[in-house]
Amino acid sequence: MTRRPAPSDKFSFGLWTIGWQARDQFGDATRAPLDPVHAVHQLAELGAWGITFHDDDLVPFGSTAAERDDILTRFRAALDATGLVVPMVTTNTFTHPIFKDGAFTSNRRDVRRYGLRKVLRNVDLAADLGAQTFVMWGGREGAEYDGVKDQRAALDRYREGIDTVASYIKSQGYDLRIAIEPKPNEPRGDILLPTVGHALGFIAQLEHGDIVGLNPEVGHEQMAGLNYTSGIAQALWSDKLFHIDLNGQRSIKYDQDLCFGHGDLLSAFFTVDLVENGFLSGGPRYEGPRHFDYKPSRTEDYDGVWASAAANMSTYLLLKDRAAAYRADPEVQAAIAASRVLELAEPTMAPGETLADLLADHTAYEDVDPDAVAEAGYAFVALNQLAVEHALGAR
Ligand SMILES: [Mn+2]
Repeated sequence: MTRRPAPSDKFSFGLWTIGWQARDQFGDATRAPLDPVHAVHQLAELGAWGITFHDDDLVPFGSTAAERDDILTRFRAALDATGLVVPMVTTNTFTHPIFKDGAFTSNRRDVRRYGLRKVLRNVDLAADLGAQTFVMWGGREGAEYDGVKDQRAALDRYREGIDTVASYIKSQGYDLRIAIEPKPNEPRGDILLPTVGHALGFIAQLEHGDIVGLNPEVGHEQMAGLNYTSGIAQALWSDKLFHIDLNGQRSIKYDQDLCFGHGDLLSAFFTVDLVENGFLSGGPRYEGPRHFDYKPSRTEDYDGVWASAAANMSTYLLLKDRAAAYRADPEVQAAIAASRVLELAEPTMAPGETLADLLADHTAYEDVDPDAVAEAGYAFVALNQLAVEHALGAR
């Protein structure tokens, strides 16, 4: 049964997702351009809450000031008519050939200055439209060859660029936070800040890192063979999960941008479980948009585009139902107890215990029979099977 969303579900879509004309490395576009105003009305009709965009998705690169004003006026009117919001804006620093060696980390200083200006101009638009998140995906920040990019200088320039944007946001008093979107490769052979972990380490080196966090994307982490749910979990634990990009990916290959749940479905189940229900032991929660960054397959016409947009939201809501049932099931709770899952939330040291106390505690070491302790199983498979059965709707 298809689930129909409401704006309160906080689903948002990139204009570049449903508006993708399906031009790829090997083939021409299979769909006509999509009018952004039509996209707003169609998404609202489907029950979405928000729309996001790169500057160039809405205002074509090279538009005059008058053309830009006209486009923005029409777009704002569509937002007002539908109630759709713009929770996030991002900047295209990858399509135009000027950015072929990157924007913030191009070897050319004039390109870096141009890139910075393009981003700052878009920060003003983001704030003006009421966005709270400014995503930065540095798709061209990287290289194909190890000898062409001085990594120390590249990271220095990346830090300089992000800090400059963050400092501008603060100086203008905008209620806006930057979310870095990691990706391991594509379009560059290797991209800087390839994973959630790399980006977290980078943010710790920033001067204005307090307003810089992450926008992890399902497929980007999975392209690196990593676990998306544990990636967003560490970002959440670090108070850095500012935004999420949901989609589907099937194993380590090119960026597929499938519908959410059309890749690793069980991983999607646990992603929704974490986003909707939080950690088993409590703690920080993600409250931001449920944003889809996918591409309707090249085989689809516009009926297929809107069916795929609806599919993302329906699958998410179905998994939300399944995850709620999983958490509420007494058998699951018993299995969680049997697997000692919540015992992990208990500090290893006792309250007030000193290092000297630990070293003097014979029950912690000298009296332990490691072979006897090792005999007991953890019953993790039984717990995971309950998750599978819930995900399948079999419970
Ligand atoms: Mn994305």
